[in-house]
Amino acid sequence: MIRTDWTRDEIAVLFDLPFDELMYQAQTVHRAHHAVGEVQLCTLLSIKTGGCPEDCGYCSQSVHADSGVKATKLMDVQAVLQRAAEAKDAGSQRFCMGAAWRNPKDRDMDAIVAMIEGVRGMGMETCMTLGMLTPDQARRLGAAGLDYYNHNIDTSPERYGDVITTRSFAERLDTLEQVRAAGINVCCGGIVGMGETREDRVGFVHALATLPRHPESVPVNALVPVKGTVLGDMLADTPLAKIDDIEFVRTVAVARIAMPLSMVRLSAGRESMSEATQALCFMAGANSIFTGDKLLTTGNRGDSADAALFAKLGLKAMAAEEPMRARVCEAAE
Ligand code: SAM
Ligand code: DTB
Ligand code: SF4
Repeated sequence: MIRTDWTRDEIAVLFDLPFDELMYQAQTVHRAHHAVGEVQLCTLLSIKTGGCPEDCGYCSQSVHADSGVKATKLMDVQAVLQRAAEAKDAGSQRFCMGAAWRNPKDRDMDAIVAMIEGVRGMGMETCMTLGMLTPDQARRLGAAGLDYYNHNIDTSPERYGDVITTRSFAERLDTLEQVRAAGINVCCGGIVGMGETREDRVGFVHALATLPRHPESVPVNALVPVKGTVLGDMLADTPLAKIDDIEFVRTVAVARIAMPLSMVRLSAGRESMSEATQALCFMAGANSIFTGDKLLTTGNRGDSADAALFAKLGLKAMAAEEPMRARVCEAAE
């Protein structure tokens, strides 16, 4: 059953289950709604890197961080399409384009629209993450055929202000509403391992699972600690704050149970995650990953390591998931 009326207590009870029972419930939900052993492959490209005015404490691209990431201009449309073609050849189904902006400027929109149309023309799904959107910008992206917009809540509403001060949780929700109103599928998740408490992880999953409609994609990132960022430096100083692998898997499992139809993406942080932990995440209901050897500014596992892991675990790439998405939207009406 698809529920958007979860209570915080119910989510907390799931987190508290004995691990075996939690995994059993997550697998049962997963098998009822998704093909077993199939994983969606997505590729990320940073189309505009660094120099971002926001102060997200985890991010290498913020001007408030001293991470050494160089700011670039928006990439040329043809260069983006070239990278999309390479990703398609490597077997990727979705091409996700990210820009380090607080919000897009209207003067950027023509190029953004050309990127969406070009990537769609190749037969790949498109996803963009460009920061906050006005209703008009969201409509333009929708009209261009954008399939997904990624906009994360990142953490619990209570913890949000400790991680980011330059925009509010409410502003995040507002952009998500604009995206929905424009008929674009929502990709929304966050980061675990930022030194947050179990209660924050409960609040994070609860906030996602009680949105008016569940996001069609839920990226669960494990913090990639970057030197020179507030949170990267905090974790380097207090190694005990690092999240336990089993607790990470629990978060994936609870997300799967609370949002049965969503694609749960095991996102940033796989490079430093053991194969055994990743296997547990897939068993817990994660069914999507970022492929390739780079995320936006940090490293990713790379395709040959992933191919070896898929062979070991008997996983295979999912075919395009158009019917699944239609079902998600209908089910949550
Ligand atoms: N600027 C846009 C925005 O924030 O909406 C889009 C790009 S932003 C890099 C996309 C997401 O990447 C963030 O919301 C965060 O969840 C994730 N992210 C960024 N840096 C990360 C890190 N060091 N470790 C894990 N996830 C990270
Ligand atoms: C998301 O939730 N994770 C991706 C995507 N959405 C845009 C980004 C991960 C970024 C990891 C840090 C970096 O490479 O800079
Ligand atoms: Fe900017 Fe996005 Fe990084 Fe925040 S997460 S600093 S908004 S690029």
